Amino acid sequence: MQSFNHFLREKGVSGELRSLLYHIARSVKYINFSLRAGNTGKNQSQNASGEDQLKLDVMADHIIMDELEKSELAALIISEEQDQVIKFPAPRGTFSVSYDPLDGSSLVDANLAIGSIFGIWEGDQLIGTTGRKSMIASCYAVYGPRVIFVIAVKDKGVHQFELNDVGEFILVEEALHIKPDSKYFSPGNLRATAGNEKYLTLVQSWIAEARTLRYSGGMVPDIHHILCKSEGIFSYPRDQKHEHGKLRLLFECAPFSLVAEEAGGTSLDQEGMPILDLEISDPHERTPIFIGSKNDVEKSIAVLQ
Ligand code: P6P
Repeated sequence: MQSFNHFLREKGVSGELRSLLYHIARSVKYINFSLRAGNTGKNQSQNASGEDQLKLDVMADHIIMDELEKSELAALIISEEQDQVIKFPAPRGTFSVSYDPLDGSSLVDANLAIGSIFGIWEGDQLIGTTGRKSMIASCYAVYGPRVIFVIAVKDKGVHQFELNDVGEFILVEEALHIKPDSKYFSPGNLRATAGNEKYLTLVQSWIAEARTLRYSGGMVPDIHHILCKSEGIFSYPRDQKHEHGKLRLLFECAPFSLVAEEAGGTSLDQEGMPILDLEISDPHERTPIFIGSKNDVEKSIAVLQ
């Protein structure tokens, strides 16, 4: 059983990045504990995107903020749950961290799996850069029957760890891979088919191919399913209500896009632009996303043009 830190050191991951990932993994442990004990009620507040916050959203956000501050490696952090970036006083490390502390938290009262998503960037300037230029790693946690932590490090692949009974993350699978074609589909935002004939045609084609539907409403478990099965396509297009789509570039789409590309998959916006090549203009900007098996994603975008 290989520990998290030992495996990453063998992969040539720098001590600073390993230490930052260790603090992120520690925040995942505390969030997992709080999920099973915490109050799932509303917090009577809204986040920067105008969405109602649950007490668990705020709790998870504070846990991560504390761990990132303790790490003394993050110069700048930005959370989906907060309007502004937080710059820690120098001297600090050279990393920035963007994160969605508890994605899909509205599903927690139904006891469905939810997750945390993190992007790790070189430098302290996220506006004007792209994921491909500046993101050096990303990771996500799945809080389900088991607590899973998946890490992608640029040019070093995607690796899956599981939280054991004594609070350690142990390697369960290395070098996760996404095959170019799939028999699954995870069609998000089906409401968009009402105003987009081409999306309706695309979804109908997946049904006509007798593909297996895998969609929970939680981006983290839905995309984790693609990594676990080594195939699949997750889609979330724009619609009249969400003219730029619903999912956030910095907190959700860019981190998952690094995971997908490091696993041999692909991740494009609705016009076929790689998500990792989208320049960040606003911390809370959104983008449509089509992510997963390369041939499936590329064929889907062709149908939508
Ligand atoms: P809809 C959860 O709220 C989330 O941000 C993602 O986890 C998920 O993929 C998406 O929204 C689901 O959106 O419109 O189906 O509720």
